[in-house]
Amino acid sequence: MRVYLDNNATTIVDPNVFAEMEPYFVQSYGNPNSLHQFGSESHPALRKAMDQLYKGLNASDNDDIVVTSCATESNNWVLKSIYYDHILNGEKDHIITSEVEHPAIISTCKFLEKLGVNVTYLPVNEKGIIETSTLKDAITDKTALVSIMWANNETGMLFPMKEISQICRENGILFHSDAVQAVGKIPVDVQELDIDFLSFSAHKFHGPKGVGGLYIKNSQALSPFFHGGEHMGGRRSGTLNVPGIVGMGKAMELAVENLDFEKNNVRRLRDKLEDAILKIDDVFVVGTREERTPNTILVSVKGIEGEAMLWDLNKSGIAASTGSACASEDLESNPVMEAIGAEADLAHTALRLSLSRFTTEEEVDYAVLALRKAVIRLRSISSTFAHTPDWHESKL
Ligand code: 7TS
Repeated sequence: MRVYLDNNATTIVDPNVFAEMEPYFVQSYGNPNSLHQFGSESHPALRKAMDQLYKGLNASDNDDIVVTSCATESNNWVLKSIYYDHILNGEKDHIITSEVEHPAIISTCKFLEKLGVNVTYLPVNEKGIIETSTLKDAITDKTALVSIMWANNETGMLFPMKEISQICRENGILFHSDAVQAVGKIPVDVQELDIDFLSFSAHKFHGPKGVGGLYIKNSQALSPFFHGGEHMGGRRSGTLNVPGIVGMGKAMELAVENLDFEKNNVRRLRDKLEDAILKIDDVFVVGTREERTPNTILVSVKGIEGEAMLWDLNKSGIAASTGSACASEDLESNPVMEAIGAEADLAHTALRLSLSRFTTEEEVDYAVLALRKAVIRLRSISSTFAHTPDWHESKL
C-alpha cells in the first residue's frame, strides 16, 4: 500500500481539475494575447478561472488578483516591491515578520537586510504562534510592512490573523500574509480580514504546480516584479500559463466547496491518527488541535531522528516529512521546533504528517500500524532513548 501523508509539501491534482486543464495543452494552446482564434478561444476559460479565484477568496471586483508562478514568487514580489516603493524611495526602513515563516519569506528578508532594511523576526510561543503583544512592541514609525503567515506549514498552527490585521490598521501599516497553507483548508476571506496582500499556491490545494497568485487590495499600488510585456495589465509580465490558470481556478472552486469536508472528515481522520500516535510513550504534538489546520500533525518522537523515521515509513510505502521539503536536503534540526524552544535533541525528532481530502480511513489505519512498527524498530536501536523499566512493546 502507498499512503501519501505529505500534503503540506504538495497535493495530488484533483482529476476534475486535470480534466479542465487538458484542452489548453493540446487543443486551445494559442497565446491568449495573440489576435487569432487559437489565442482568443481560451479567453472565456481564463475569465471563468479568474472569477473562481475572486469568489474563492471573496475579493472585490476592484481588488487585484495577479497570477504568478508560485507562492515563492508572490512572497518575493511583495517584500522586494515594498523595499523599492516604501524603503528605497520612501521614509520607511523596517519590516516585521515571524521566526517561523517559510524560507520564501525568511531568505528574502535576509537578502533585504543586506540592502540595509531592518527586519524584526518575531519569536513564537510554545504553540508555535506569535503573541500579538510582541508585534505591538516591534512596530515603529518606520515600519513599512508586517508579513505574517496565516497557517504554519510545519505545525499547521493558525496565527491570530484578525488581531494582527487590526494592529496593522490602527498603526497604518501594510499587512501581507503568506496564506499558502490556509487556502483550501480553512475559509480565507480577504475582505473580512481586511488585508493588503495575500500569497497562495495552486499545488497546495489540488491544483497544478507552477502556478500561484497574489491578492492585492484595491487601494494598494505595488511595482511589478517582472517587467516585460503588458500581461496581467502590466502587473506581472510573461505569457499566461493558460492550463495552469484554468486549473488553479477550478481547484479554488473545489477547495471552497470542500471546506466543510476538510473541517469534518479530514479533521476526523487527522484526529484518529493523532490519537493513535499519542498512545505511544514519549511523544508530543506541537499546538492544539482547535488552533491547527484540520490536516496537519507535527509530532516529536523521542529518541528517533525524524530522518530515520522517514526512511522506515518510506519502506512501508508511506510519504511523510521532517518539515519543509524546501529545506529537507540537510540533516538540520527542524527550525520550528527550535523556535518553540524544544531542546536540541527533540528538534531532530520532528515528523510532519499532513492529510488531504483524498486520504482514506484505510490509509490512516495502515499508517498507524506502520508508524508503530517503525517506532519499535528504531527505538530498539536508539542510543538516545533510555527505555524505562515498564516500557514494552504492548504499550504501543
Ligand atoms: N509558503 C508556505 C507557507 C509554504 O508552505 C510553501 C511550500 C511555500 C510558501 C512555497 O510555495 P511554492 O508555491 O513556491 O511552492 N511549503 C513546502 C513545505 O512545507 N514542504 O514542501 C514545500
